[in-house]
Parts: sequence; structure tokens; C-alpha cells
Amino acid sequence: MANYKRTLITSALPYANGPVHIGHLAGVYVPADIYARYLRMKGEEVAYIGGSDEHGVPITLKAKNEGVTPQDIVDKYHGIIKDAFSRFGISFDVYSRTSSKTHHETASEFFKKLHADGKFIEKTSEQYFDEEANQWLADRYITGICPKCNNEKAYGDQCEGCGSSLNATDLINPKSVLSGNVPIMKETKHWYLPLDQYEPWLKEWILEGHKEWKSNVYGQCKSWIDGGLHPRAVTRDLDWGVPVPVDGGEGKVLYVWFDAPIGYISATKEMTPDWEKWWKDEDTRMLHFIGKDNIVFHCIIFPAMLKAEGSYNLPENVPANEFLNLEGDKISTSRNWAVWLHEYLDEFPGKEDVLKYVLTANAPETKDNDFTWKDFQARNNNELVAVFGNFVNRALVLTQKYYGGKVPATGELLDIDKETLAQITSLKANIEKSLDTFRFREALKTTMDMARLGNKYLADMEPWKVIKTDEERVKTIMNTCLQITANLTIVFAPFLPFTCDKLRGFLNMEKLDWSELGCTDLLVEGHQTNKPELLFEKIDDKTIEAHVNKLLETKKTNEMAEAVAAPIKENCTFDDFQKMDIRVGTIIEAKKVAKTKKLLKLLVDTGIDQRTVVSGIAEFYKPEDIIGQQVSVLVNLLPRTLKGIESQGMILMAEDADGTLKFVAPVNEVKNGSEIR
Ligand code: B3M
Ligand code: ZN
Repeated sequence: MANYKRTLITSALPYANGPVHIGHLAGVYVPADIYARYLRMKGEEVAYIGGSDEHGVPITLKAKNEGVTPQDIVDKYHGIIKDAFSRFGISFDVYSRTSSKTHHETASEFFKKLHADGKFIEKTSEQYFDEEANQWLADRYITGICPKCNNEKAYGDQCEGCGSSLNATDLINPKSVLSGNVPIMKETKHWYLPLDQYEPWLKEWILEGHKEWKSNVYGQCKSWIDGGLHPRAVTRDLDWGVPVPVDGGEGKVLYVWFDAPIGYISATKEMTPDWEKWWKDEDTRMLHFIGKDNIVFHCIIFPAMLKAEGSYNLPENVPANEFLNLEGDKISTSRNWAVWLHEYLDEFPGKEDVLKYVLTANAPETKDNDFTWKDFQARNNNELVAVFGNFVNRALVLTQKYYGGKVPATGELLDIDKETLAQITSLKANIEKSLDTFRFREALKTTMDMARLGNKYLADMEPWKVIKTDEERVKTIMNTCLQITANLTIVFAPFLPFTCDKLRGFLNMEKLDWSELGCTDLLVEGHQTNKPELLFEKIDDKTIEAHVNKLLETKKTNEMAEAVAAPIKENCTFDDFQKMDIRVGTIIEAKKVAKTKKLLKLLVDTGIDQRTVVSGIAEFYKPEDIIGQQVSVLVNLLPRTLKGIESQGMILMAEDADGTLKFVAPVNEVKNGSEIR
């Protein structure tokens, strides 16, 4: 679409059942924001739309678990999310929410129109119902074994083990999340969008018409379409959501993935009464920024809905990203394996742009990528501080020192000056090419090259040496450095907006448009600059270690919570059990076994005799601490020789979830020799 007049940018509406984390940012919000800022700087007409997705089963389940209403949950997280986005500088033109009145009306009208136009099919089918809870079990209300990968905790709509999209009736051994009971099947009526009817059109529109889409997006669409599309239910038996506005819809709501994308339309309505030009003018181009798990909804289902409605534009491109992992593991809200935006903003005040930089430099554009705190530190210290910050700081400090902060007049330019300045223009062309094709990492890398260019020029020109012999030449060098710095305030602005504001403050200049990038006379002779502060500061090892340790703690907590008790062994007879003679005894001596880490040599009073037992508990108990401890001893175990010591029996231990061993002893002291049976 070469000749568009304006661009509508949407970014996925985050579920208001938790805060936003770095995975969301890297995949969706940071690239969308860069793109929106870039277009605005080019003087284009842009609307950047966002909002919270406040429907869906995870929200109702969370409310139930916490004993509050779904509205309480979404109020809380919508607040946290909206505030964090605004502090982080995501430049939405509107940030709305799907529990709003406008949205309920808009989604309702949309459904009614499709219904009236006969675009749905109605089907009665058997669905799971929990008799004890007296409730239908949609999507995440039901769990069971995934038929594709055997994951035991698959949901009724999706398996997070293998990523398959499922129907509740596909699950093996289904169970209700509400009562844990096996649900019954009951008949219920729902409205379906017959996606199969859109298959020929989707083939034409995407597979033929949008070959330019990113290969990960195109590939996923192709595999969905080639796999055959089926009618999809767009309503659910639930009480949280947009009520189904037609006869027979009582007690039912629109499926969250039916109403959520309509949220983009509702938000646009809230932004401006003139919303229709953003959705219906053919010279508006629409772009959806999303993560890869949302591709089918934005490339197939929502377009089919828009097509069925008939009066709306279709997306022009859907630059979806892959996933960002954290320190090698999948980011997970429920396992608290994440760096949360609102926490980052509290812990790193003034470092919004550092996170934006790292997430863009390492964006999961073509494959999953990993965020590590070490990389975060390295990129800050070695790139932002050492290259960009170092260059502008030296340029500004020398200007203060030599000229009291006034921009010096440039003399005759030498070839090296001309070549350096000319490179700004060629880098600009490359950056534009990358941005125009949604390759933000590449764009940022080239942008950084512009700072590198300045840094190298300054280091090579060595004005601090030249000043001793040729003051006129130094004026030209410093003028060139300042023009490069002024250009950096333009080129970095889509990526690092706070930094550029700060830098413009040092330079005492106004915000400039993208078109001025490449000009070599942005600062006139005599222009007064301000005393600079550091643009970026180093992040030390201690700070990074603290964050790494916090994650290690989380990992430990998760592992303990997840350690499942060993499965029950094969049955034994009472006689089998009777064969074991277990007595209460008391440890009367304890010593470490030389040259071993794990073994203690114990002398135990068993009430019958005093005997030596070698026990693998040295990692958990110090010899001096366990004298007098009552223990359970298997006394008729055949003697075994360990490290040359004959062990006559075995002390029984309980193994905790983290692998530590604890004594098993009577709660109140009993006489040594008492039988355990
Ligand atoms: N809330 C899913 C997600 O956050 C969903 C996106 C809706 S976009 C219309 O991944
Ligand atoms: Zn699976």
C-alpha cells in the first residue's frame, strides 16, 4: 500500500489479569511505539491504539480464587498496566479497556449486524457442565490430558505444553477446575463464525496478496489455512463478558477473542468522534503489532469478522514477533518468572530508555530470544555509556571548555569532515529501510552506528591535542561534533525518547522532524549550549547480582512448589511389612567418616544393644548437634560395609522437597527399643 494517507497502529490488548512484563514489551509495545514515534516525526497522520482486555476465563478464575469480583481484578490490573505504560513512555493516543460502556455497545452492535446479515451458523452441541458448581465449563474451566503431547495440565482451549489449540472435548480425563469433578455433557446452543466459508478468500488475500508479510507470520497463516478451517464458536456459556444481544443469548457472552479485537474500534471511538476515517477510509492503513500466539486471531479470525461485516478495512500488515525468554526459561506470569515493568520502573528510576534499548537490540523478531541481566548490563555499559554517552559528553564538555558552551564557527571542511557528515545521510537511508520493513533491531543497530561514527571521529581528530597548535581547526572539528550530536537527537528519538529530551536540553534546542536528519547546520554559530550531565550511567555488578539472585530465589521457590511426592510403590502384603524390625533408638556418638562428604558414623543405643550405623546425613547435621537425638532404626537390615566400616542397620529419614533429610522420631520421647509398627 504505497499511497496511504494515515496509519492506524494497534498493539495487542494485554489481559488485565496481571501486570505487563518484558516479554510483552519486547514483542509488542516497544516496536509499536518506535514505529508510531517514527511516523509522527515524519509528519504522518498516526493513531496508536491500546487498551486492556478485560474479559475471558482467566480473569473470572483469578477473581474466584481471590474471593473478589472480576471487575475488582480488572480495575486493579488495568490501573497498574496503564500507569506503567505511561511512565515507560509508550505513546498511546488512547488507552482504553474492554469493560467500558462504549466497548460493550460497539461489540454488541457488531455481533448484531453479523447476526442480522446471516453471517453466523447456530449449532447445538454437547459441552461440559459441572453439576456441583452448577456451571458450564468453558475454556480454562476445564483441564485434562493433552491428546497431542500428553501434558497433564492442558486447558479446554489450549495446551501450553505443545501450543496446540484444543476443544474441551478433545481432552483426555477432563476435570472441572471448580470442583475437581468429572464433568457431565449437556446440550447448549452457540453461534459460530463459519471460517471454512472464508477459506478461498483468505487464501487469495493472505497467501497471494500478502507475500510481503514477515515469514513467521505468513508461515503460520499458511499452515492454518492449509490445515483446513472450521466453524468457530463466538459465544460462551459464562456470565462475565459482553452479553449475547440476540434471542436465546440469555446467560451467554461473546467469546473473549470475538470482542477483544473489536476493542481496537471502541478505543478509536473514544479517541475521536471522527473514528470512522481510521477504520473505513480506503487510504488508511492498519497495522497490528502482536506476539506470535495471537497470529491466528489477527490474521484469520478478526479479518474474517471484518470481511463479514463488510464496511471495515483489513489489516495491511501484522508484524508479529516471537517470544522473549528470561535467563533461558519461558516467561511465565503464574510462576512469577518475569521482569515486571512496574517493578523495573521503581527499581531503575530514569532508566526507561535503557530497557527500551536492550529489548530492541535483542528483540525476538525472527526467533525466540533471551533476556539476561548480564546482557542488560553489558549493553548499557558498553554501548549506551561507552559509545553514545561518551561521545556526546566529550563533545559538550569540550564545547564548554573551549568556547564557554557556544557553538563555534566552522572553517573550511576537510575530506574527513565531509565524509563523516555524508555518512549521516547514508545511515539515515538504511535506518528508514529497516524501520519501513519493521526490522527494529537492525534499525537500532544502524542508529547506534551514527553515535559510533561521532565517537570515532572525535577520537581520531583529537581536538585536545590539536588545540595546542591550530585553534581554527579545532573550531571546525567541534562544530562537526555538535552537528552530529544534534542529528543524534533526531535519529534516536523513536527509540530513546527520554534520552533525546535530555540531550536536547543540553544542546538547548527544539525537537526537530525526521526530515531534518542529515542536515549539517542544525546548530548555528554562537548558539549557546548548556552544561551537560551524564547521558547514561554505568550499572554496577552488585545491582545485576541482586537481580540475578532474585530470580534464583524465584526458581527455588517454584522448584519446591513443583516437587511432586514420589509415586506410591507397588503394593506389599502385611507380612512383607512385618519382616522389618524398626525400633526407636538414641544417637550416643557421632563422627564424620574421613574422606567422605556425606557419611557420619553413629553409635546408636537401640534398647537391645549399642551398635554402629553409617548414615548419609553429614550434609544436613553436624555430629555435635545430634547427640541424644531419638531416631528410628531398621535393626534387622543385613550388615553392610561402607568405607571400611560395618554398618549394622539403617536410620530412617524423611526427604524434604528440596532434598534435605530430617530425622523421623516419636513426637514424645519413648523408651529405646520401642517397636515401630
Ligand atoms: N489479550 C492475548 C494476549 O495478551 C489477548 C490479546 C488481545 S488483542 C485483541 O496475548
Ligand atoms: Zn499438548
